[in-house]
Amino acid sequence: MTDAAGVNRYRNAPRRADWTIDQDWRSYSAEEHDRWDRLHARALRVLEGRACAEFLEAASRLRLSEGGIPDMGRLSDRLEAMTGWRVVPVAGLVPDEIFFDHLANRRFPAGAFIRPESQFDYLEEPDIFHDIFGHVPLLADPVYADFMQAYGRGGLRAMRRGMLRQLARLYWYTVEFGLIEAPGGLRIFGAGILSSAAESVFALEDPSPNRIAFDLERVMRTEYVIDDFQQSYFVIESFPALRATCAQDFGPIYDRLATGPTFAPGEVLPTDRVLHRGSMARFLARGRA
Ligand code: HBI
Ligand code: FE
Repeated sequence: MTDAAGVNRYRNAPRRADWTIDQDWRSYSAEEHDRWDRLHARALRVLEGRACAEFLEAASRLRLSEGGIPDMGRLSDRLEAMTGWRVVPVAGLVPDEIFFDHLANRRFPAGAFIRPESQFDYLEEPDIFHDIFGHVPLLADPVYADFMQAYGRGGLRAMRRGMLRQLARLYWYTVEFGLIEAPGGLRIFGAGILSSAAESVFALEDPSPNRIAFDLERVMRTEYVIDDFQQSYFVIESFPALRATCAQDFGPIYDRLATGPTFAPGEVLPTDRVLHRGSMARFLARGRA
């Protein structure tokens, strides 16, 4: 964890075997609660008409805007009544196997610390704003809730098959950076975009990135960058379609993925259904494409 500035006060918190810790909600300062409120208000302003309807509807049902940083226990009681999911506090990234085991049991591990003011716009490790505001609302959607549990179960299988890298690409291009085709046009559902005001505008409106129809095997062959906006966004047709795609046995897919090409993040293939061919301007300017 990149934490040299000591911004994550949970780093050395005592943790259980499943890596969960105590959120200790009373320990957040007034400044930290205020920071959540400002992040939250800005995000909702940007996401009106940009986030998918399922996200906006669930965020309001979950009452994430009650004031200040959510108490994960109380939030979980509301969420559990909707889809059986709970949110459990962790200090930061947890090992893959632990992460998948939580998801497979309908528990979402969420970082308990909030980003410092100096990293208001961007930080690399997941904080409570990214994890709760970005990931949790869609877990109140029954279809998405099933998909995430299937991903957790699939993660444990992928580890045994040595296919974790391929499965992580699926997570990256859907759960973190996915777009969805909605009646009014493209909308955001990926948590990495939803929790970044700048990338929320970029992902939908900037001419630089490709926007390509989602294809499971194609996505699992596509590398990604973690330290800049994405060069390609993949667009799912609907949540039921995503759930159905991921409910199938990945065994034969993994057999095929064991050989054949890997694609660069900005590459466009003749077989792609391209919704927008990116100019790559942002990435060319940075010497990255
Ligand atoms: N831990 N807390 C946390 N959050 C994540 O999103 C996460 C993780 N550990 C592993 C992990 N993600 C990825 O390796 C998998 O999605 C592939
Ligand atoms: Fe995330």
